[in-house]
Amino acid sequence: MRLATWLLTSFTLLLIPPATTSAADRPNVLMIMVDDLGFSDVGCYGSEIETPNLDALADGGLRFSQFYNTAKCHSSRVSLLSGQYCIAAGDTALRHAVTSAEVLRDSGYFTAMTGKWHLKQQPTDFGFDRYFGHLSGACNYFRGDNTFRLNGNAWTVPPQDFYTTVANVDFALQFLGDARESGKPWHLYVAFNAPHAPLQALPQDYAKYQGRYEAGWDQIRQSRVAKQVELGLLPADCQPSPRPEHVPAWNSLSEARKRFEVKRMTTLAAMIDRVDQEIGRLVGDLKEAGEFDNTLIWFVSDNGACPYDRRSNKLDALPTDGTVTWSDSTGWAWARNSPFRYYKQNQFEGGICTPAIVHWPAGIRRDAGSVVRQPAHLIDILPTFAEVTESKIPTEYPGRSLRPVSGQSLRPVFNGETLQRKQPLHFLFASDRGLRQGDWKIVSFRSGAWELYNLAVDRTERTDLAEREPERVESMVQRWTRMARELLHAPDRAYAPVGPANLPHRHPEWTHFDADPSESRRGGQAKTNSRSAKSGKAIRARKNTKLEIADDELRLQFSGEDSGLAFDRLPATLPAGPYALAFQLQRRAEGGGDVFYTTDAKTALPNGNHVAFELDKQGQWRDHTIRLDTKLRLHKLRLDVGEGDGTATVKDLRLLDDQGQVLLRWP
Ligand SMILES: [Ca+2]
Repeated sequence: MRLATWLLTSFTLLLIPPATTSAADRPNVLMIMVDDLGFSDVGCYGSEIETPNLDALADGGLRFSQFYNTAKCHSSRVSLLSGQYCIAAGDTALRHAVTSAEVLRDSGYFTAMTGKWHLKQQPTDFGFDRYFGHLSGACNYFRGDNTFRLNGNAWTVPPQDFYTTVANVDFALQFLGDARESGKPWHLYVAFNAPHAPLQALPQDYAKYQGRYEAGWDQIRQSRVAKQVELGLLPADCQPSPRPEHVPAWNSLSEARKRFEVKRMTTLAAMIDRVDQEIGRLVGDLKEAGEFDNTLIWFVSDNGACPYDRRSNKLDALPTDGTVTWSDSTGWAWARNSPFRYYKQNQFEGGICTPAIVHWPAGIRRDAGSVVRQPAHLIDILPTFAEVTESKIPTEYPGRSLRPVSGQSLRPVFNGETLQRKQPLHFLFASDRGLRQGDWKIVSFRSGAWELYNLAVDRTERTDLAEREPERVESMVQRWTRMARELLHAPDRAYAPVGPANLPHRHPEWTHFDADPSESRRGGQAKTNSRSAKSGKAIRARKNTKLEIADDELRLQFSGEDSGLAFDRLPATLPAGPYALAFQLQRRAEGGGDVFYTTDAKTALPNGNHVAFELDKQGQWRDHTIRLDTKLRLHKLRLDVGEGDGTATVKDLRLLDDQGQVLLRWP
């Protein structure tokens, strides 16, 4: 903790008289977030996957049928922690926000976190007294990565007997022991990475689900929707959205494709089952400590099931030892988001609806097992925590320039009252947009034309009413734009006008089902893609540079001038610009970053065009997007990320077109 913050915190604690309720009465607060879990992926939301511990929490508490996240990992984490929309909060740097840990710690709580952080700095810089986990967005479940931290220090993943989902709860239990010793009420945030890719499961969990998914996604989706109706989660007349054209009928798949897809879903089910088992371990510990009744437990997912089929290896192996890294299947993502449309990143209901289970017998007045049908959002969680713990969300904080919280406390909902929402719910991630105002919703798929749905009668967004009600669309778009500008302080590109309808919606990273999966290719990538990409994907390490390609990362070691990566033979099939070069970078080196490029085959780099960009050197992962403003076709490209002696790791390196579509991806 910085000295100024520490002094202020300590001083504030001395000045503020103790809260009127004694510490023993204030609830403990357990926040559980899972990663890329679909709306129907747990038993009490329609799944066949066995989740008895989550189901029991729902039976003894509340389940929301319209709880929203932001459709993406980091933005949902920002909203969860800060009560604000992600951009308003200052994005991953949280420059305009305080976290739930800071708010509750300052009112006398012991605070701890385990699992995926995915934001800037680390949790111990944002109010968590204890932290174990990985700062990265995803990692190998058995082998981890080099971003693990324990209470602020680097932590080495043991070479065996390690699996992140289990380790997160091992450390959570240890931290709860520390919390009890402190005599304070506690706030624990467990952020499971599961069931995010890579799809990897413990052998015993995988074995449990073998033989359960041969029926395929059409049948699984049908049975999930039927169970959702039976559970009373959806109205009896709810029409599930039909199978989209980009997902083939299960029965039309080749035997090789079916075999691989069965294995992917078996793995996902096993990963979700394991999350439930570990939650059972946490709940058991609370019961043993006599804390179960007065602990507010809140379970959510950061976004809907993921359709992106980016990399899969060793398709005939078993995903149970960390040597196999499979990515998601668009077909199963469709089934997992039953009954909704679309996926992670899209602001359709399939992207933004999460199971949301709240359990707190000492504080919830509604009948146990009730389904809450009012819309709510991750931004509501911090205001709720503040109210039930009698904590104050500050308006000033050292080193930050705070913006107001947009969420509202859901305490009235716990009492069976109706929440009066002060403003519509706003949705924006990259070029995907949406607004929920009462029963009405406008939504744009990757800057495509606005669509309009009446969710009161069409929760699954089947009938677009935009042409029938242009005035309603116009007024909602104005509202969306005003909120983006005044509340989110969104950058200019957020307001770019939407394009034509461009139906059916497509995405280059959805599974290519027309190609058979095989050992020699990445799962689902069509042959033609691989071939054309291959010719243009050659990477050359420049002088003074050592390049190692492993685990889909480009690892660079450099010494001296002019180090970096060169791409000398970009494919002749590239469309004309403008482009953007996007990647994640972690480095320990001096100097700024440079991109050199030419649209003329004869020009030798570094002649041609040049874009410089800023870099930090502290070894944190950062996202970069460098615009290449040209109307011509790109011929050569060079990326420099440091000078002198240093190291850097680049991952998820992509060349994008003007619409954000991926044209090339390295390695
Ligand atoms: Ca996620």
